[in-house]
Amino acid sequence: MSPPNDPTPAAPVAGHDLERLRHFYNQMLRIRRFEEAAARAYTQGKISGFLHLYIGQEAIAVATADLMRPGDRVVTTYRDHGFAVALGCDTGACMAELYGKKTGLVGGNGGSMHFFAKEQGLWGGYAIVGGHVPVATGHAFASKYLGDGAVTLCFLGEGAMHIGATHEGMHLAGLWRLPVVFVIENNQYAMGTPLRRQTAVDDLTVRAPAYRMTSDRWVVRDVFETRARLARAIEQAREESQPSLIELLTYRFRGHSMSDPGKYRSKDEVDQWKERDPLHRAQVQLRDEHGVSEEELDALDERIGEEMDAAVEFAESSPLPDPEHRFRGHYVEDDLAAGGEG
Ligand SMILES: Cc1ncc(C[n+]2csc(CCOP(=O)(O)OP(=O)(O)O)c2C)c(N)n1
Repeated sequence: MSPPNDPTPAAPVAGHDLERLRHFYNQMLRIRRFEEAAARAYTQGKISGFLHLYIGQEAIAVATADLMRPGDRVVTTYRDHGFAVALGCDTGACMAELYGKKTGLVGGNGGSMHFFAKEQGLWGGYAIVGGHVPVATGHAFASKYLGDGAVTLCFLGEGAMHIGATHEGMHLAGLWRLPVVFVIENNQYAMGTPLRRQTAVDDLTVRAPAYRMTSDRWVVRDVFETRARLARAIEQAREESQPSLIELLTYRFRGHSMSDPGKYRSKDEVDQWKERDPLHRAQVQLRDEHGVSEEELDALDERIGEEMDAAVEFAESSPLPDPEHRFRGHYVEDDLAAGGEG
């Protein structure tokens, strides 16, 4: 399957500010190296359960994190590590969560698919496909009801567009004009099923008018462009309480999860998408447009490598949770009884 044509060819975003480009590149590279380190640990049998990598999609989380204001919320799928890192969660705590350790982001209770860090605006990775869409609608309803001015950003795979809960959540968001942006991360496959075998239409935003939402759709190959276009949707949600449906054409370079070798796609196809990799593009911009040297790029990569080594070391040396800990966090009452915050 060839990459789809650009629905709206990338508008060059004029004058990349070097410091911002550096920041975006740094954040995208941190996510990629974090996940590569996680994949290694998984292959060594140190992480169990599922591990869904975000490699190839990093620009989306980085652009989003850059746009969020305090109080804004991300609600996403099980492919959630990138958001945690982009939103500022400690990579040691993220890695420890993958290892199921006490020092993990949610005390080792959630694992890869259930990262949660409300201080940073991450209101959960969710494992049930489409099940989190009504949850996001609920967050947005609370914002409108309380008048807190916050925007909810709900990320879902294209496979989730064909789930009943997604329809219910989007339907109510449109009906009640809630401050929410639904972002479909269309990475072309739901597990091994390509989009053309999932749905009768190519363009998933055709559903937006049915929910009285506005829409936008583009190929994610430039973090600045992605940021600029997401910014419009977020502003509309914040200022006018107008929800929208965005479809981002992107690609995951790895299999669906670590157990998927991804044999349903050709090397050619993967290579074509790699040419559009926003991380690579940012590196080229740094080098060719801003004269950043190879040595400097290598030094940055090395520093990030050290951060990830430290994260792994932290995860490995951390204790497992106390057995009774597994019953914490299920019900507010239990947490309060145990002296937690609920
Ligand atoms: C309700 C439900 N049905 C099936 C599954 C099994 N499942 C896990 S991921 C997945 C594919 C989802 O693909 P997509 O929404 O495109 O997201 P992606 O994994 O590509 O990010 C399926 C079918 C599930 N977790 N939940």
